Amino acid sequence: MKIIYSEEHRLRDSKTELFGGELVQPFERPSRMDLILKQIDLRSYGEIVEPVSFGLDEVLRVHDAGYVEFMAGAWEEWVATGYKGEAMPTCWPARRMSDKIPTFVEGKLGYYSLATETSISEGTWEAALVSKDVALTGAKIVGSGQERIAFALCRPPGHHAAIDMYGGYCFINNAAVAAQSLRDQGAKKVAILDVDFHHGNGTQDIFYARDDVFFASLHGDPADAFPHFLGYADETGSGAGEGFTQNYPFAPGTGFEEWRIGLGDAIKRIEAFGPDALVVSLGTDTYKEDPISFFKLDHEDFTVMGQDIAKLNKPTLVVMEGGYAIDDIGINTVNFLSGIEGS
Ligand code: OKP
Ligand code: ZN
Repeated sequence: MKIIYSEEHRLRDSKTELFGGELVQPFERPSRMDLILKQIDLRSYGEIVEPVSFGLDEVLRVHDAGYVEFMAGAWEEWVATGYKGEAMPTCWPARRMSDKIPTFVEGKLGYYSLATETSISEGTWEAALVSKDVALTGAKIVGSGQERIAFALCRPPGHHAAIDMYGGYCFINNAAVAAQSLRDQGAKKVAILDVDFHHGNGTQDIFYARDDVFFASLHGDPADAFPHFLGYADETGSGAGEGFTQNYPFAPGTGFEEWRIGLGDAIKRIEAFGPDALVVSLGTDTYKEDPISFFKLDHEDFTVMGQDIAKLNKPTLVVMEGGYAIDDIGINTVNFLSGIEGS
């Protein structure tokens, strides 16, 4: 299997995450990739290839132009204020407030974000741009028929990035950009299956009113888990997109047996949808030891998960999202890949 990867993810190296009222070292850190690469190497798995560079056109197919323009200059704008820390919002357009876009950077950060844990630091946007190149290179490899399956080892992750908001460690929605690219290369219908522990609110937002991209997500119940304000089972799409979104929220402590029933249902619905290509948002934060999640999956469950999804037998791009039980994310990731590839 081709694994698309770039060292330039290291440009994303924020020093602060707001967690439990403290500024801590971010869970989403560069060493995550080293642990995945170490397992890939140990098991001599796959073939690592460099991404090709793409411009902003593919990003603007799914994200708002004002958002992209702000993100490209946000760090410089923040530094110019004289603030000493990394860039983070402190207030939002909450209920019954104005939707006018502020002029001052701190207001714009609030306007264009959905959470405050994710600090913007020097190099963040540059790393996000390369991460989307990784996803787009994978989409080309699969979309052109060169390979039936590929793995985009993206960092930073993407599935929380909405049309015009960043947050949850995500800035550009890599899976959405890739799905749109597959559509633009000729796939009439694309399905996105999100198995990260957290709900893929950004991906849902981007495709919510569309009937050409089916979105299914299994995740911690938003009543208990980030992103808290999206991912309920009664969100099924709007307008032409009605019936093309499917959510499977699960309670704290959920194990693989129960989770797998949801997966089976999602797979059945994807089969009925009949996509020409599949994008999998892979997060390994469903693992039992993950420090910020509450499911109970074990190493071997990731192999079975991959095997179950492989039965769809579609051209497939796997896109990396979360996974933070640092020592184990490599094992879980490679287990998933070997399961879905059938090797
Ligand atoms: C990104 B991805 C926990 C707060 C969690 C952000 C989580 C982002 C996860 N108390 N905040 O989906 O793995
Ligand atoms: Zn996650």
